Amino acid sequence: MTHLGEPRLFTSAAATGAAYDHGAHVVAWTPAGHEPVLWLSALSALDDGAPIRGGVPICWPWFGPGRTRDLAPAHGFVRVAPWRFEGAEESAEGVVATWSLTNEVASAEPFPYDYRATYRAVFGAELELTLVVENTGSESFSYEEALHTYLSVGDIRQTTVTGLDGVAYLDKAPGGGPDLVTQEGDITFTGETDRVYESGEPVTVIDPVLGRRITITTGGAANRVVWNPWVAKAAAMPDFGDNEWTDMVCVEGANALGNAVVLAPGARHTLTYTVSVTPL
Ligand code: TA6
Repeated sequence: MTHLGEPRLFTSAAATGAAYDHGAHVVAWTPAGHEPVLWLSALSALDDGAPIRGGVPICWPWFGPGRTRDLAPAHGFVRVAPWRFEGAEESAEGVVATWSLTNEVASAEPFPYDYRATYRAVFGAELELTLVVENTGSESFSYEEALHTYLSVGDIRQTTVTGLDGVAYLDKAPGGGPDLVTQEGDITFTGETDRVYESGEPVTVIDPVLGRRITITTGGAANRVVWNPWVAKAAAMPDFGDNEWTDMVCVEGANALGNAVVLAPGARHTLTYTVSVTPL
């Protein structure tokens, strides 16, 4: 295993950002006038043999253990792959950085297909992430995906997530599932929370401790995933500090389970994920 060293830094008047080519993993974004928006564990691995705990892991071509529930590594192989950095340039919005990956660099037995993935991060007053997957082979394939974003909050116990009232979700926390249940009102957090919602609508994190509202909008994503490990699961993860669970919430844009993407030869699919921050 090789230590990742320092991330690439992206600085403009609008924001600062940082990312590693390992997993094309955005690990920081701080828009001007705000506190850092992405959370990164102090215990995260920072080597090429493991996923980074925090920031925005790119989950592809499966989510968790996959639809067969027996795939490894968890969340697919591209978040631990060496993406090719294609460059960065300043635009009116901020710094635009791009990475690419193909099956010639990263593949796995459960996914024996030809693909090209490109990933674009705009570090501006908003964080805009775009994952484009192209089927460069001769046979159709399907995949799950998620931009598995870890957001920084002042205290999860005082945090509310709005935008999913009335939406069906799969509860993956202990004791939950397998049937879908319906969200009643805003999401509040009183224990391990691990839910896959059937929604592509905007979601807002209300953080009274940091005095801000973080809004997530997406394109091409049929699911939202909301996760906080709470006490026991945080303590069970070696790359997650025992007391860090109060400082984060994952709000992910995804296509998972029944919303897997099917690509015919030559077709491409685009997933966009945008984060904006406003004071409360
Ligand atoms: O997105 C939520 C989730 O699927 C949880 O079930 C939990 O496993 C989390 O992802 C983190 O997964 P990881 O493989 O990064 O530890």
